[in-house]
Amino acid sequence: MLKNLSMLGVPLDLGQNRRGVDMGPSAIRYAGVLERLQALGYQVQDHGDLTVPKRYDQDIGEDLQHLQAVVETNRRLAKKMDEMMSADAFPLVFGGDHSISIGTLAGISQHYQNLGVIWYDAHGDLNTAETSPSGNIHGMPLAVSLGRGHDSLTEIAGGLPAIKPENVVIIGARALDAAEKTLIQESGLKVFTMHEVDRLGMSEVMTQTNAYLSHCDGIHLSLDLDGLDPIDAPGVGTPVVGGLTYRESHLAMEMLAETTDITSCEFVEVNPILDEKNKTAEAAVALIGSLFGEKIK
Ligand code: B3U
Ligand code: MN
Ligand code: MN
Repeated sequence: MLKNLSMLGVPLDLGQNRRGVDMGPSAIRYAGVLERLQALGYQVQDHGDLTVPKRYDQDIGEDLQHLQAVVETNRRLAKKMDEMMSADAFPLVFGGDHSISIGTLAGISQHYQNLGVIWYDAHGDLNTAETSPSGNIHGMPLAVSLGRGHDSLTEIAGGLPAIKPENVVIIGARALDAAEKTLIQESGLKVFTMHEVDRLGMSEVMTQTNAYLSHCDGIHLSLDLDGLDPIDAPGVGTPVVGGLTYRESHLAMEMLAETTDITSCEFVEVNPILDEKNKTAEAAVALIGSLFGEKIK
């Protein structure tokens, strides 16, 4: 892994309806992410937070809520990611809601032929305006990155899909909408639902994930904190019971550190207002520690 890291907060909360996820980057910084990474020997450049539109300035809309604001933010984010990549730094991004992946993946994917993506999440985030039960764009970023969705969202990646279906692994899924299930079957996306995690164990899931993505020339980790069980990560907007434990998630990060060459990552959906004493941000920072090579002994 590169020893130079570029850290960026994206305090966007317009991809969903609950207040507070805009404070995610502050909560993660407060939980000591910088110190943790520096202690591991990384040179970290903190780019601060991207400026994002405020909720009260917006015309909401129905099928695609806050579309213009989400598009505009992700366009600027994609450009920023491109700059970080060009400066040979590993991009580490904090959300904000998961709609920011549209911009991170649009920017990063320009630098690879075959970008792999690990989508660690209770949800598939595979909806479009037509299939979404909520109109929330944070339920759509994986679909958009695969080239499906409203033109103004898919065009952020420059016309072509940012990623290919055969380069995606979803881990932790347990709340999939009907149309998301159909899309998974049609496109052959690799999904380790909670069923597979329970049957195989996280160690085997990560071994298979590593093998599955071995042909990729870069691998982005998109970690939605709601992939974890709400007992371990209560500070998220859409908690789903029966999730990945703190321990399974640590093992996953440790195995990525040991065997998989992660080239960029984002930690999203930390909502300090819904949290218990910053527990979710602290979990995020502990997982970041493991991902970047922290060991127990
Ligand atoms: N699939 C639902 C719920 C959801 C997706 N992502 C989150 N929640 N965090 C939707 O609204 O698309
Ligand atoms: Mn998500
Ligand atoms: Mn989710």
